[in-house]
Amino acid sequence: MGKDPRKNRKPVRRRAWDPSDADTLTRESRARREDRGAVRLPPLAKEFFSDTPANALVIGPYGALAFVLWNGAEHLCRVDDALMDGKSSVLAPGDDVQVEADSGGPVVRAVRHRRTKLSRPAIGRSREQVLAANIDCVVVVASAAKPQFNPGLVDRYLVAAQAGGARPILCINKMDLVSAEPREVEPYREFDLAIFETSCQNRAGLDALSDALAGKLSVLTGHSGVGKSSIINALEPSLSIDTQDISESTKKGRHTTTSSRLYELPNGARIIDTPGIKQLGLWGISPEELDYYFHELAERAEKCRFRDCTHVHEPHCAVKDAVEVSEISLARYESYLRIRKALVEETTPKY
Ligand SMILES: Nc1nc2c(ncn2[C@@H]2O[C@H](COP(=O)(O)OP(=O)(O)OP(=O)(O)O)[C@@H](O)[C@H]2O)c(=O)[nH]1
Ligand SMILES: [Mg+2]
Ligand SMILES: [Zn+2]
Repeated sequence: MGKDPRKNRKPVRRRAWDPSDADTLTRESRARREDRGAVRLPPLAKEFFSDTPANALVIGPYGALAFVLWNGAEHLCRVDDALMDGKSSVLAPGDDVQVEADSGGPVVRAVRHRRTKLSRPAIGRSREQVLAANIDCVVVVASAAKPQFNPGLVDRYLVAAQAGGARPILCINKMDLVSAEPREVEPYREFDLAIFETSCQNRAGLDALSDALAGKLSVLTGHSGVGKSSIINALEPSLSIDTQDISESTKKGRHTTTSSRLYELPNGARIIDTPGIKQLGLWGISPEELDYYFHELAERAEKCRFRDCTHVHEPHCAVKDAVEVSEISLARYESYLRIRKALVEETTPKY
């Protein structure tokens, strides 16, 4: 038997957790897993974060050390044992930290709670890897060609950005290589998402992007070879960040950037460059809340017959109806289904 239809009184679905909770599991998924009784969860992560006033900004962690911006200059600091998690520190580019002068040089003593973050599961999957902290915007960089536009990865980044509390922006770079926007970009114009089309070759769109990032802390993310480092160079040529042609044989990027790093630009923009990745795992997101991050699905979901409709198999599903009449893009819906399936598989305990 299905549940009572509650068509008219259904509240808008809201995220049941706050980004700062996601250092381990979401409250929701923790409660759900604990309900099952049989699954024993590790205790909540050690509390590394505090409200200690910050006097420095992390540019890039470096094992047990970290590059930080302190007193107007870059310093390589030791990191206090209290902030070490195994062989590396918990620090991420963008973290606000307290640095103290010590006889052996400056030491990072404390790190403030993060306002926002971009995370993914670390290798091994049972813990979180924070790619960037305290970011206002996540700029999802894709290229119009070389390498080809990849909607699946873009969708995952859009979800991760919102889940971490940041504003997603889509940047389609290498527009000089095509005569028109790739057709796959069209569905992203159907909802509230800022889209910039740029070229580091002829500088098209770069002023608009620069204005959007001025005074903010942002992270550039996306596939290898799409031009993340080139964009930062184009915005500030004196930085001379290493970039490299994509491979002729594989048509893929060569993973030129190998660690994340924060750059300060004259317009007050602070931008974190990250290494390109092939696939983005999602951290701290339950399958039940996934539709919340697909704007056009979330809008329709209010009209589904069942309050907990997954939009996969239920009858009277307003999302599926909208896909049927092309009001929701089939590509975006299929992407939702793929990500949902992966999240369900990840959260199903394996005995
Ligand atoms: N035609 C064209 N080529 C570009 C543009 N932007 C970057 N490229 C080229 O694309 C290649 C890859 O650029 P990178 O900036 O190294 O790419 P990335 O995204 O930082 O790559 P990873 O560091 O490996 O993640 C380089 O050869 C750049 O010159 C552009 O707007 N148009
Ligand atoms: Mg790079
Ligand atoms: Zn539905």
